[in-house]
Amino acid sequence: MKTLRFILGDQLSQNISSLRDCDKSNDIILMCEVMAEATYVKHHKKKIAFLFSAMRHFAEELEAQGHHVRYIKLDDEHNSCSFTGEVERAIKKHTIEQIIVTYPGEYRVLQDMLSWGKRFGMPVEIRSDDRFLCDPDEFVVWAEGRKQLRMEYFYREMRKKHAVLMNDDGPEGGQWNYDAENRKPPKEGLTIPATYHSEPDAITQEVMSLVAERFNDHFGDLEPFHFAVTRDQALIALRQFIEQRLSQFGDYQDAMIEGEPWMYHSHISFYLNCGLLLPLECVQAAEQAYTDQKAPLNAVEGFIRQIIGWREYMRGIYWLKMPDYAKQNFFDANRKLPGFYWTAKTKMNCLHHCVKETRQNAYAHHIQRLMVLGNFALIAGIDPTHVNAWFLIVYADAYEWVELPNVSGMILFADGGYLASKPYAAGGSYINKMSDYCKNCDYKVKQKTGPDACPFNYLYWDFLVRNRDRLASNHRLGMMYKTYDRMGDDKKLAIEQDSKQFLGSLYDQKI
Ligand code: FAD
Ligand code: DLZ
Ligand code: SF4
Repeated sequence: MKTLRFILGDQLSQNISSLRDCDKSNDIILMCEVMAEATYVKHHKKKIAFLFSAMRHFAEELEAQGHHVRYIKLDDEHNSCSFTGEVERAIKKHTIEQIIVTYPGEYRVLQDMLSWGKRFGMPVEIRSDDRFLCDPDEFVVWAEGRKQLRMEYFYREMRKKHAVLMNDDGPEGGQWNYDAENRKPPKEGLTIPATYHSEPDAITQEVMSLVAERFNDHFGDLEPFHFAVTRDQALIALRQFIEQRLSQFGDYQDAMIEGEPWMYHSHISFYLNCGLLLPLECVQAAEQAYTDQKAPLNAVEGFIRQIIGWREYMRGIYWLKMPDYAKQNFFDANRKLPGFYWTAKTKMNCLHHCVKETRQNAYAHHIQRLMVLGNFALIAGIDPTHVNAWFLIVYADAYEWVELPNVSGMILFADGGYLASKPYAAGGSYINKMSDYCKNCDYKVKQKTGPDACPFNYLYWDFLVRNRDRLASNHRLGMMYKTYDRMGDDKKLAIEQDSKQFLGSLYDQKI
């Protein structure tokens, strides 16, 4: 039977389930660059360039192996601009009899796929995406009957199931989690190795010209472009992380230094999420470094937990809770996103640097996303729809399955605590402890109220007060409410007035 095998831009893996049993002499592999995907949110220029280049390289590899690839470029004359349109054109052109795809990363794309059978009058097989370590069905079984889910328990199951950092007696070293040894503040004189750099080849250069021409009004800097765009390059990027940065990963996982966007993180999320790297191979590379005594257990376990724990857990929650998850707004937050999330023009030095680096790199590391960009959106009461759109646009690793649970669940608590046990709200002292941003800030982190006070300080309390009826029963916040209740009336009034004044002028923030 003549089969159309449709590969999406985040399915660039040789072992993808939709390509198994592919008949090279008969089947057609479809890949397409379509305007609908590049603009349903206006993705960062670097993200589009990265993905189109990686797609073109992947198509070349498949062709070199003898596959018949129908690759539609964005500028191809009859490009229909959508996945469904391109599937339809391919069916007509190649007299297709059935379609095989792998489960997509976004709910809206799955809805398209589910409509194709009826629309095109042929069987559509949607295969499980077994690049992930936990299938959505398996996650449903794990989650069943639990009122609240906690990543830590899921993570232990994954460790056991995949025999990662396990020995006969249980978890390697006797503990499941070594976070107590991690997360040190930055110290002076750290030498941070450069992130992966490759020179754009002819394919990447062509794509960059296309992006510069067609997506010039999108957020973000296109150049310099140095991402890996092939599997071989991505493997080098992984190796460089394991050799050069993994050993310090745990210690400085939460540290932020002005002008150091990459720190000791791995910078592999772009490659993992589009399929150039596979989760288990990254986990095994880290475990091997531990076995070879090249990296300590706290770093290796911490890194592995992010991949087989958080990453899989986020995906499980996405498919368990969609489509309702995207509509959650526990706090009824309704403010628009301030302009400085695009321009970086704010006197708040931490936000200024995190937005600036996001614009340059289509990357910010976890703590910048969580404790600066996300924390501010939470305590300022920004509407989750706007915050989600921003995070989906600006990061080269952003796809809804991973972006939405991180934003609505982890940073905004928009699901009311299904994913996280308490909101990750914090005042300026956390940012001051974990970064050097406050040294160069116009605001004073030690000052709690008044015109020079760090806005995170009073907004934190204002957030707790504003949402008291929703949060008071959360036992993890009891101490904070007690602290607030012990404050004098003057201080409480100052918090209220400073917050009102600041939030009232939020859309005028300039430097
Ligand atoms: P490392 O810190 O080196 O971690 C290793 C890997 O672990 C990452 O590559 C990633 O695959 C995985 N990982 C770590 N934390 C998470 C997490 N919370 N959820 C899922 N995977 C995780 N990650 C995305 O891949 N896409 C997103 O769109 C995304 N949006 C986020 C939005 C917010 C508000 C927050 C707080 C986090 C978000 N994350 C997202 C998770 C995390 O910040 C990124 O995965 C990480 O910063 C990528 O950089 P890295 O590869 O250097 O990660
Ligand atoms: C992110 C993205 C962009 C910008 N463009 C394309 C594209 O033109 N063609 C394609 O196949 N995929 C693209 N993607 C990735 C898709 O948005 C992603 O595959 C779906 O959201 C499912 O996860
Ligand atoms: Fe950010 Fe406040 Fe520190 Fe300024 S003082 S850098 S606003 S935390």
